This record gives sequence, structure tokens and C-alpha cells, in this order.
Amino acid sequence: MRTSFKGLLCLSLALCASAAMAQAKLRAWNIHPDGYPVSEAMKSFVEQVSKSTGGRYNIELFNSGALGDQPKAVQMLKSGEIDVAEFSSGPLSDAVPGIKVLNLPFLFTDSAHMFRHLDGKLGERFSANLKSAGFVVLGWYDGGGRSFYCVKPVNNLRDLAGMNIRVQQSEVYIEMVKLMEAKPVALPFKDVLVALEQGKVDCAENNLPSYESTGHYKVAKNVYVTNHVISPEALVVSTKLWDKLSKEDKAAFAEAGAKSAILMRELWNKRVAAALEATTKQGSQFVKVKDVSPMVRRMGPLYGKYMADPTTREELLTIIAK
Ligand code: BDP
Repeated sequence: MRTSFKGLLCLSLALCASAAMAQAKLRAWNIHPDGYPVSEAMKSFVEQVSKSTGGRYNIELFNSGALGDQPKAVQMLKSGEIDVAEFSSGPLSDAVPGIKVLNLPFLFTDSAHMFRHLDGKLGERFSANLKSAGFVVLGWYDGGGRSFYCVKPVNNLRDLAGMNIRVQQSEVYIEMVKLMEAKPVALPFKDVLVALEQGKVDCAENNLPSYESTGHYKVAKNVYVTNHVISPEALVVSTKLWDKLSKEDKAAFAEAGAKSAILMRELWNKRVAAALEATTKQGSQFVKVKDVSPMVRRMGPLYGKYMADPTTREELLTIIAK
């Protein structure tokens, strides 16, 4: 049988068309630069999904907040404009009040304590809350301990009073800084360095890897090590995408998410040590808080509020209990 040129062309076009139809193009949002633990873990997630679904899902990863800042991305994921993202619990909890307790100061003692809860029953409850709001959690990532850092020296809590302190766009963080008698200034992550340089804010608060990767350490050399929030982060996909996935594809996404979380946590610990070393070399001064109880006492109204709220009370009690 002889196949005409026209026939071959039709055949290859049909194959191309069906391949194009079979490959879904998705967009993933990330605030961090290439090489950061979150970025590396997301990259591994993207590769693993592609591998385990035979290339049917082509996820393009946009790093460094290229698609917008975090509060905007939270809305974009909810509406299905983006499909995958990695969020800090701060801005995420403004869209999902049921997870607000995760931002409470001095709730978790360290990341191990946090993951004991997040990898267990409580994590399932938070995931269910997130899912009903449009976010399907595929992995809990580590946001580590956040501390304050300032342009001027800080030796105790009193030194922070009256300061303009940059916080994430997140209710709990704003309330926390007010209770410290300082002034919260909610700013997008990418604007913090300039705000510190121009004196629009005196201080900010973050974990060590972000303190280093953003260059904040060049201006705010005085770190007051409070670890006031041990902050969870989450790799999420939109429920819009999730609902369209087959049972097998859901399993592939979930497995890739879980694996990426393991990788992220390993990379995180190394990065914390490297950031401490690098910023110390560059002249950052670290003053460890001697006693957190005065700060904890000031947070009283915040704890009271979440204890009184039936949507958060049970979670809070579970964490306090162990
Ligand atoms: C970093 C978090 C990132 C937040 C950022 C911030 O990983 O998700 O956007 O802090 O403070 O540690 O805005």
C-alpha cells in the first residue's frame, strides 16, 4: 500500500494534535529565587509529576514572585488562574481563617514539634479546612523560626517598642506587632529591602534563609533571635485543578508533593546553617532573647481571641496539649 505525502502529513498532524490535547500546561507560583530550598523542592515536584504521568502535565515554575506577590497569588490560586503554589501560612490564613492559629507566636517550640502535628491528625484537619477554601495541600514545607532584625541594635523587647516593623499581609502578624507596642507595616516581600534602606521601616522579621537570600542582612544587621513564630508553609494545588484529575493522577500529584516536602525539609536545615554562617561573616550581630515570657504575656489578648473562637479553639487546645 502506498501512502501519499498528504496522508502522512494528516497522520502526523493528527498525532501532534492529540499529543497537544493530552498535555496539560499548568502554572506554578513561588516567591523565592532559584536555588532556595522551596524552589528546589518545587522543581523536584514538577519533574516527578511529569515523570510519573508520562509527560501529560507540563508545569511551568515561576520563581521570585514573577506572577505577583503572595496575597495576590493566594487569590489567583483560588480562582484557578494559577494551578500550583507554595505559600507561607501568614497570607494563606487570611483566606482560610480556620488555619489562623498556625501563626500564633510561641505556639510550636521548633520545626520538629510543628511537623509532629502537621504530619498527623491535626495536619489533616488543617488540610480539610484549606480544601474547602480552594487549596489542596500536597506537602507541608518548613518556614522555620522567624526572628526580628533591625537597622539599630536591639537587646530586649523594649527596644522594639515604637519601631516600624515590616510584617506579612496577615492579621495575626499585624496584631502581634501592635501588642508589642510597635507599628506593623504590611509590605510585599520584594519591597522590604528598599523600605529598610530608605528608612520606611526600622525592622522586619523572617527566618534566616530569607534574611540572607533577600539581602536584608546588608541593612538590618541586628538580629534579635526570638523565633517568635515557627512558621509552616504549604505546597498547594487549586481545587479547580484537583477536581479535574483522575484517581491515578491525584495519586501521582500527592506522591510527588510528599516527596518534595521531605527534600525541602532536608535542604532547609542545611540552608539555615549556611545562612547563619554567611550573615555572621558579613557582620550580622545575633542577640538571643533571654526570656520569652514578657513577650508571651503581651500576646495574651491574641491567645484569648483564638481560644474564644470556635473555629480555632480545638486546634489550639490540641497543640497546647502536646
Ligand atoms: C518567607 C516565606 C515567604 C513569605 C516571606 C515574607 O517563605 O513565603 O512571603 O517570608 O515575609 O520566609 O513575606
